[in-house]
Amino acid sequence: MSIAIDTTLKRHSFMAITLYGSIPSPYVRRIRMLLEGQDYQFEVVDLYNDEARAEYAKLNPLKKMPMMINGEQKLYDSHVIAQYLQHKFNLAPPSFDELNLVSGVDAVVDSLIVIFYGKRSEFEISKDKLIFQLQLERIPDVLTWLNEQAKQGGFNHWGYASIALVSFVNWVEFRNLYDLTPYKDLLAAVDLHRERAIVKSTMPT
Ligand SMILES: N[C@@H](CCC(=O)N[C@@H](CS)C(=O)NCC(=O)O)C(=O)O
Repeated sequence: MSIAIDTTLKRHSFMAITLYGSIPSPYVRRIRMLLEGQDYQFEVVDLYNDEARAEYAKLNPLKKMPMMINGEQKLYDSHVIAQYLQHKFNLAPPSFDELNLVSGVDAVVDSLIVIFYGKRSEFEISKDKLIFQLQLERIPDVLTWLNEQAKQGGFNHWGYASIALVSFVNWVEFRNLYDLTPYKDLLAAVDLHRERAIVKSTMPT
């Protein structure tokens, strides 16, 4: 596990919050965006490195990213972390419609992760296998729905849903995971937010 300090941090003040995760991970990046302007330490975890994963497992039995520690409090899931931060920093809670959009983004992210691990395990990704059939059907269906929501302005406001969308689209582009070009309204929604400082400073490179 290596330690990298987020460039947006105020280095000399007391840092009670530590966030663990990778730079490209869409679940981790949304938390970094929610933490905009706050003091925290960012520890980069490489879950594909056996030694780093074993080290991380001592802290987090789920072995998933992100994880956050604030004092004695450990938090293991991005949604739980988001809720914790809303409470801690008195942020406006997302609406149920926003949360539905985030669930849609999560569904596509999780399906792409299954396919990604399938490829790394050298399985043939085909609709003949139920596990891949389910993901291959879900991805375009959810993307079509999300695109329609984008057309109706669902991601125009900068909040939990647009943060999740931007993190997802930039991760797909960075890892070259899926062709998103047919989903023009979704990409236009991402474009609305591309000049934000926190989007630029957390962009996977
Ligand atoms: N529901 C979790 C999902 C987190 C997740 O799947 N993270 C991925 C990285 S993007 C991960 O840790 N994968 C490692 C694994 O599944 O072993 C959350 O919202 O935090």
